[in-house]
Amino acid sequence: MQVSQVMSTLERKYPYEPEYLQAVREVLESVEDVYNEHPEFEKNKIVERMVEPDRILSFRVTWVDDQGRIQTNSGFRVQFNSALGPYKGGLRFHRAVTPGMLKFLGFEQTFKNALTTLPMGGGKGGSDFDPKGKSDAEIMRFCQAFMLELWKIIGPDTDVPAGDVGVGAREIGYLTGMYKKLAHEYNTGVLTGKGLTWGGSILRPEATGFGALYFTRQVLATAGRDIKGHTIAISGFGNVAWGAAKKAVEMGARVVAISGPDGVCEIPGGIDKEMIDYMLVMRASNRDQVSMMADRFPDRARFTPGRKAWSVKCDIALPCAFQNELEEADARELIANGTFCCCEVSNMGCRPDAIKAFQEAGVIFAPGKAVNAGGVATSGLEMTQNASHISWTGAEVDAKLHQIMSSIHEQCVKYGTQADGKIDYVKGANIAGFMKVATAMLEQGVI
Ligand code: 2IT
Repeated sequence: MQVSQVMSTLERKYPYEPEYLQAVREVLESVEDVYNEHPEFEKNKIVERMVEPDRILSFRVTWVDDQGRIQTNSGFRVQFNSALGPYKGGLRFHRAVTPGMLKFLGFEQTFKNALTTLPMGGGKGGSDFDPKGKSDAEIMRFCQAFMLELWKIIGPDTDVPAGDVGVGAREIGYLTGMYKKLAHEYNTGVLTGKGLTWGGSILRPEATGFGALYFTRQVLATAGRDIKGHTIAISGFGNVAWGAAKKAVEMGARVVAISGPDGVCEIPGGIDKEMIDYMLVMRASNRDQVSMMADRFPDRARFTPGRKAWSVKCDIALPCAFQNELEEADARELIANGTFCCCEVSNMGCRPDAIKAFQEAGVIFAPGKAVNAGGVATSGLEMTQNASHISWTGAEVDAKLHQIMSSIHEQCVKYGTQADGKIDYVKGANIAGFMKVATAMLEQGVI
């Protein structure tokens, strides 16, 4: 396999899917050498099969807004790869959603899910519906209309969606309600991220952020450093940023910035419990403005419009918002300000040239598919609890999450340790995930 050849074919076929092409290129560049050491992979055309989703469902979602106007959005579910188990991955509601964006996310999800050690294939879905400014009733009607199509192709042993950007416990509730109505199937395992009284797992809301911090702590410990006492800049203020901030504070770090599409909120004294709780209020308001934090806590937080979290001096950068949110210029600003570690919590949060800048400057970098895998891993634990009709305690789920994040770190070390002894986490995560999926595909024949 030659990456340039595979990529030029894909670029010709999918010229309007830049994120998908970016995600595929990153994985293929990481695995090229290992792949070519296995002639059976080439013989079975594993890469050519793996870069194409199994199927994509594309559908119209029509709903009525509060003014009685009829609105139409596009809905999608990308069932990417089922070699390791039922399709598993979130739903993203965001105005910029395209099939190409969901293909990138589904591709990433396939390897991430492989890293979790749990039997889950990769999938992703969503809509270009923009939750910003929508009422609760509008969100409900949209979710119901979305499920009118989606229900036909999902199920607890087929495809199990969850949340992502713009989809949290509220949306999962409305989606689940409609699914039951349509499918006449009351198994709780069809979606994850559910409410705690109806099948949800304790700690699933926190899991992406908590897992990211467990992983970050281990990355730092491996490099002979401690997280305690260091400053952290976090981008975003949604579910992932919230969990990350909560655990970072618990670990003794100081979170000095959070951000939003409107700008950055600097918190020189460090975010506290009251402010972390307020992040939930900000998110539930559907206003999508981080300035709300400075309005609410004017003595402790300072809002600057139009700036990113990366303009704030910090030891550790944690992108927790959206793909490609950290660009080369941002990386250079962080490096100049003394940042020594960047753990990507958002999916593909850093542009390739930003990652290169970090690596060349000796900044420790770990990729999203390893760092944020605690989210989907805990979804996997939710599926296990649902399938066995039990619920574990917070301590049990947390212990399993710890164990899974450690195992992901171990896989990164195994496949990513370079000749000079340094760990390339990008290579490590990509090769570990790839080997698992490739081997499973090989063993299951040409299908
Ligand atoms: O990107 C992700 O891993 C998620 N949005 C979570 C997916 C899941 O199935 O919990």
